[in-house]
Amino acid sequence: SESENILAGFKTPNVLSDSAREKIIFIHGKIADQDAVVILEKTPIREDTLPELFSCSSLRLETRNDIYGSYRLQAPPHLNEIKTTVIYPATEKHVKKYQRQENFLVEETGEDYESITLPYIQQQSLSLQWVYNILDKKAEADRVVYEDPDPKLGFVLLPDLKWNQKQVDDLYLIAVAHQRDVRSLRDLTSEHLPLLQNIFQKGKEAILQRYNLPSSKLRVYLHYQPSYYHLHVHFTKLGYEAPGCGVERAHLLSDVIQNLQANPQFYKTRTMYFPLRADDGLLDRFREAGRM
Ligand code: M7G
Repeated sequence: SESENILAGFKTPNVLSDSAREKIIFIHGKIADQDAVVILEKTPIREDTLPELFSCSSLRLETRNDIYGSYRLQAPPHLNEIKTTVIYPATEKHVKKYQRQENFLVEETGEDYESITLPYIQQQSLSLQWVYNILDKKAEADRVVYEDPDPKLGFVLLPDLKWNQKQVDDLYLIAVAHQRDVRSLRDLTSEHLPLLQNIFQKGKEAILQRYNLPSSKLRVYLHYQPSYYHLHVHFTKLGYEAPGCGVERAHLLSDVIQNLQANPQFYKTRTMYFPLRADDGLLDRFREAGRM
C-alpha cells in the first residue's frame, strides 16, 4: 500500500556517495534480503511556501553577535519533506551507478562501437521494463504531460524520476520515443530527423503550455553513453545542474539534428568521447581490446 513504510525494514545500510552541497545521499542496503538503493534528497525551498514557513514555524535562537543572528527553524512537516527514491530489488549495476568512482574518458570510434560497445550492451544493460511500462500506460500514466501516439514519430513526455514537480527551478522531464529500435545516439541517421524534430518541437510547446517556460530557458539533450538504451531526450531548466549531467555525456538535441542534416551517417562514423566509471565492465572491454 502507499502508506506502508518499506524503509522500516531497510537493513545494513552503507553510503555509496553523498554531497553536502546538493544535500543528497545514496545508500545501499537490504530489504527482505534483497539489494536496495535508497536516495534521499532535501528539496529546494519554494518561494510560494515562505509566508507559511515564517508564520507556522518555531524559531530557536542559536547564537547572536551584534547584528548577526543564527536560528534553528522547525518547519511544519509538510514543508520539510525529503524526496526519497527506492530502487528495489536493485541489480549490481544500480549499486555501481551510484557509487562514488573515478572516471576515465574513453575514445570510441565507429568500429569500436560495433566490435566492443554494441556486443557489451546487448549482453548487459539495465532493464527497459520501466520504459515499456510508460509507453504501454502500465505506470506513470497519470504523470504524462504530453503524448504524440504516432508509432514512428511519437513520444511520451513526462516528469523525470529525479523531479518532484514542486518547483520549476529544477524542472526535469524526459521524452521517451514510442519507436523501440533506437538504442542510443549511435543508431541515429537522417532517417530519424522527423522523429527528433517532432520531439524537439512538440516537447518545447508542451513545456511552454504546462509550465510557462519558453524554449530559451531549456536545455534539451541526449546522453551518450546513456544508462538506458531506448531513445529518450532530457528536458531540463537552463542553469539547473542536474545530477549526473556532465558535459562529456550531454549532446544538445539541436546539435544532433544539425549534425544529421549535414551528414546522414554522422553518429555511425564519428569518434565519440565519454567518461566511464572505473568499475564499469565496458571499460574493461576497451582495455582488453587495447583501446585504453
Ligand atoms: P539516461 O541518460 O539513460 O541515464 O537517462 P542517467 O540516469 O545516467 O542520466 C535516463 C533518465 O530517465 C534519467 O534522467 C532518470 O532519472 C530517468 N528515469 C529512470 N527511471 C528508472 C525512471 C522511471 O522509472 N520513471 C521516470 N519518469 N524517469 C526515470
